[in-house]
Amino acid sequence: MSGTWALKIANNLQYEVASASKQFVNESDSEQSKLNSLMDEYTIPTVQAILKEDVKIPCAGSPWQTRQRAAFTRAEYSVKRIIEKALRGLPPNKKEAMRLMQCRDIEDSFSLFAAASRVRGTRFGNRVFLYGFLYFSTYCRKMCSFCFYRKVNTECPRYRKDPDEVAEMARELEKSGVHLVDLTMGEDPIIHDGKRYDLLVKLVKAVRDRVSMSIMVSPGVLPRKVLKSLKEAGADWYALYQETHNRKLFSTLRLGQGYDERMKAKSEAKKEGLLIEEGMLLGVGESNEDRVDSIFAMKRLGASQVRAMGFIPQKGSPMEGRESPPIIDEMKTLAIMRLVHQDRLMPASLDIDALKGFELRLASGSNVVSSIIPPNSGLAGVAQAHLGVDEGLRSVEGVTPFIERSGLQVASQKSYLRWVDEEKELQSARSNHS
Ligand code: SAM
Ligand code: MD0
Ligand code: SF4
Repeated sequence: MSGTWALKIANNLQYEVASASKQFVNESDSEQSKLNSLMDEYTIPTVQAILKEDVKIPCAGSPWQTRQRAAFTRAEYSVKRIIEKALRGLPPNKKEAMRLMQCRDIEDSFSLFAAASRVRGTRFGNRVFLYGFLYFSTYCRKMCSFCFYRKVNTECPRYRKDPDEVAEMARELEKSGVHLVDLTMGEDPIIHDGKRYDLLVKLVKAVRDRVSMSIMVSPGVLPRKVLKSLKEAGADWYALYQETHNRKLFSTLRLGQGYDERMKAKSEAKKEGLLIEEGMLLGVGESNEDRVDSIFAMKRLGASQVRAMGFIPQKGSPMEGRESPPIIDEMKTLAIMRLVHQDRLMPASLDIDALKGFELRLASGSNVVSSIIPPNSGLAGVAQAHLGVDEGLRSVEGVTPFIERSGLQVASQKSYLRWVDEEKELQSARSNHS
C-alpha cells in the first residue's frame, strides 16, 4: 500500500469510528440524552475493546448483571439472556433474533457485537480468510434497480477481460496470499443470451490450471447442466444473492427476474456439490423483520457463506437518490447473523467503503475479507467501482495491518482448503441423508 494512503487512513480512523458511533447515537430517539452522555465512552476505546473481544459481556448471574439488574426492563433483560444462550452455542430462534434486531439500547448493542466476535473466536479462532475479486465482464443484460452495471446504465465502465489475463491475475492474487478467487460477471449477453456457457467453463478451467486456491463463481442464474460443468472445471463455490427474501421487495430490486428461479439455481448448484453463498442488501426498503427473515432463509437454504452488505447508491440507476444505511445497521445484522450462523463464513466486504468501516465489520463477527482487487489492473469493484483499488487499500498488503490491529490474523492457505473440504463432505453427507 502506498505510504501516504496508509498514513491518511490511520489518521482518519479515529474520526471515522467516532462518526460511526455518532450515527448510532443519532439513530436513537427517546434515549437520546442518555446516549449522548455515553458518547465519549463508546468511541475509539470501546470499539477497540470489542475488536479485541475483551468487552464485558453481561451474563445472567454475573456481578455486572446483578448490579445492573435493577436498571433493566424485562425486555432489555431478555436481550442479555439471548446473548448468553448464543455464547453457549445455542443460536437465537427467529423471535429472539427479532428481539436483538429491535434492540436500541447502546450497552446491549455493544454486548451483541462483542458476543458475535466471541462466537467467531470460539468457532474459528482468531484467523480470517481473504477473498480476491476479479470482475471479468461488466456487461449485463439485467436491469437490477440498485446496480451500477444494469443494462441501460451508460455511466459505468464496460469491459470483458481475456481468460488468460484473468488466470494470470488469479495467480498473482494467490501469490499475494488470498485464499479464494471470486470470478464475477454481469449477466453478460454473449454468455447468457448467446448460450456460450462454454466460454465461462473455459475461463474457470484456465484459472484452475494456474491456481490451487479455492474458486468461487458469481455469474448470475445458470441452468443446472452449466453449474455441473463449472463444478467439473474446478469451481468450489457458487455465489448468487437473493438480496431480500421478501418477494414483493425482490420484484422492485431485481426487476423482471424470477424469485423462485434464483432460489432454484442455488439449490441445484448445491446438489451438484457446489458450496453456496447467499446474501442480502441493507437499506433497500426492507424492514427489521425482512432482515431477520433473510437470516433464517439462508439457514433453510443451507448456505455455507452468508453476507449482509449495505446498499451504495449508484450514478445513473433508479436508486441513485437513496441513502446508504447507517453502519450500525450492518453491524447489528452481521452480529445477529454470526449468532445464528455460528459456524458459517461471513464476509466483511471492502466493496462498501474500502477500509472506512472495515474494522467495525470485523468487530461484528465477520471472518472473511472480500473484494480484494489487484491495483492498476483495470478491474472494477461492484458497489464501489474504483474506491481504494489503485491506491492499494483493497490489497492483502493494505488490509493486513487493520486485521492485525483488530487482534486477528490472516489464516493459512491450508486451513482454508481444509475448511472447504470438510464443508463439502458435510454437505454431501447431509444431502445423502435427505
Ligand atoms: N451479476 C451477478 C448477480 O447479480 O448475481 C453477480 C455480480 S452482482 C454485481 C454481485 C452483487 O453485488 C449483487 O448480488 C449485489 O448484492 C451486490 N451489489 C450490486 N450493486 C450494489 C450496490 N449498489 N450496493 C451494494 N451492493 C451491490
Ligand atoms: C464483494 N465486490 O465481495 C464483491 C462482490 C460477488 N460474489 C461479490 C459483491 O463485495
Ligand atoms: Fe446485472 Fe448482477 Fe448488476 Fe443485476 S446485480 S444488473 S444481474 S450485474
